[in-house]
Amino acid sequence: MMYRGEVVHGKGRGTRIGFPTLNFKIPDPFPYEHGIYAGWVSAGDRRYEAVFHYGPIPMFHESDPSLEAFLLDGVMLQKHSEISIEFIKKLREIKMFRTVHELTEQIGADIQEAKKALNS
Ligand code: RBF
Ligand code: MG
Repeated sequence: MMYRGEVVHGKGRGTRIGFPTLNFKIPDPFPYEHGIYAGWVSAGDRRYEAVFHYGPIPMFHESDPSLEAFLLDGVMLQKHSEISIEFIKKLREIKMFRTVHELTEQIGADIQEAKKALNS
């Protein structure tokens, strides 16, 4: 199922930790459990592999759910593009890590899992 991805401003924290994300307004309705997902971000006539975070961000003490996508080929789409998003496979639950380094190592592993899920 595809949803319109309305881009909102992030805090710049993804970029600081090495994984810049596009931040989206959470569609309503949006029938997913919180978690980390492999999926697609589409804009114009292109489709990009993505890993999504959907839910609170315990690492940075944010209890309000956030919907963000890191695009695997490292492109950063512009705010004005017409974007749609699609979740394909849940990879794991959101976790609290001891350090930001452990979080970024896990994001690296999530990217590998997402590639497998999207290319199979
Ligand atoms: N934040 C967490 O607190 N726990 C997580 O398990 C977690 N996993 C993530 C996995 C992926 C693939 C991405 C892109 C982000 C994840 N985040 C997680 C969110 C991350 O902390 C957030 O993108 C940055 O802090 C920027 O808002
Ligand atoms: Mg972001």
